[in-house]
Amino acid sequence: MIEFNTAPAPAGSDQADAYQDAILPKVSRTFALTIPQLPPELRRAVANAYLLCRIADTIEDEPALSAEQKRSFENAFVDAVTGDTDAQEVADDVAPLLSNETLEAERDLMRRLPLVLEVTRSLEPAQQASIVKCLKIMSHGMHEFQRKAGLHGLPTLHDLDRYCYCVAGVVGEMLTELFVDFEPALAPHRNTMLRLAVSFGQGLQMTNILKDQWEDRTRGACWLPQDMFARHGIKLSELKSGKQNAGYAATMSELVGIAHAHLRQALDYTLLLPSRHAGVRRFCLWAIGMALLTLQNLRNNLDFSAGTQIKISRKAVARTILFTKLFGKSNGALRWLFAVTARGLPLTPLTAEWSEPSTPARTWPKRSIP
Ligand code: RWZ
Repeated sequence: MIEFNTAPAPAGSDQADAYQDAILPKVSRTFALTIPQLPPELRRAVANAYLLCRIADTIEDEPALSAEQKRSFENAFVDAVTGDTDAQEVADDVAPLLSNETLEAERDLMRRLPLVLEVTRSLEPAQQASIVKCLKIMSHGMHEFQRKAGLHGLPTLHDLDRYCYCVAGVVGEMLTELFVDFEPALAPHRNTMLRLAVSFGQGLQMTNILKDQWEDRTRGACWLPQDMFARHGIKLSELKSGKQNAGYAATMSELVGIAHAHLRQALDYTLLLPSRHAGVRRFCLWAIGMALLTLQNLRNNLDFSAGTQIKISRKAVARTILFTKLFGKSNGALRWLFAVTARGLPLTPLTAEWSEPSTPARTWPKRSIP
């Protein structure tokens, strides 16, 4: 059990900031490492955005809530963020309904929504607008897709792409708006960055989906695209772990290729960030590095029908930390990092299509993986 100070916050207080700093490591180890590296003006906004997205996620993931409850709580939550409904009321309605499966820190976060929103209100209006826009699309999208993601998977790759846009691509867009507001020198690249950011998010989310697919199945959810598996003679609803399956490996290999192509856009994105903002670059690089390692692991276990959860070794994580430290500053080194972590991957040629909502399937030449 985690105890947090529950004394009421003085208006416009440091207490709200202190709460953000205290709760962040309890809900995300990764972002507790990377968000503090951002410049202070960005750090508060990004931490706040993270926590709010996390609350939306908690509501949507809560097994104790019905679909109808989720929908009404997501709407109430967004209204609380925009100030159209009382935040304490929403917090008090939802928090007691969260089951034991939900982290204690997530429950605390839900209860302290009014405090989190104090930080939101203290942000620049443009920052607040970016966050609200993202939350609206995300909460709506998560809800729409939750219904669709039974064990049969999502109907098409297009649906998977749209899902990844709603829950992660929009996060990329929001962060880009925050970065461009913060650094006026980025203004000429705004549209390019927004486009690349969508792929960035989609690539991260797709990687997570591929990694977590067996764990998701135990909860009755499958985000994999039916159409692609069907082309290889596989029916997702009948997919069994622990069996050799060439069609499965071939489809996975294609999906890894698509996720990887998205992540190449993420690298292009990071290259547009001025090297004087090494903290912002490290924030991006960490995510790219971890995702590339995950994809590498997936490729090395394409007979994945074993159904085991692939974990990244401590050593590999340590290497990523080192990379991001070394390569926050230099473009040449950054490209090199990408080449090294992607070693052995046939590089899918980049075309503008990658950032379109519907990512066409790419064939990935079969070859043995070192
Ligand atoms: C980093 C500002 C917790 C927000 C979304 C994160 C919850 C989506 C799950 C928003 C990288 C993993 C975090 C792909 C975006 N549900 N996937 C800020 C958040 C990948 C981040 C996590 C998505 C997300």
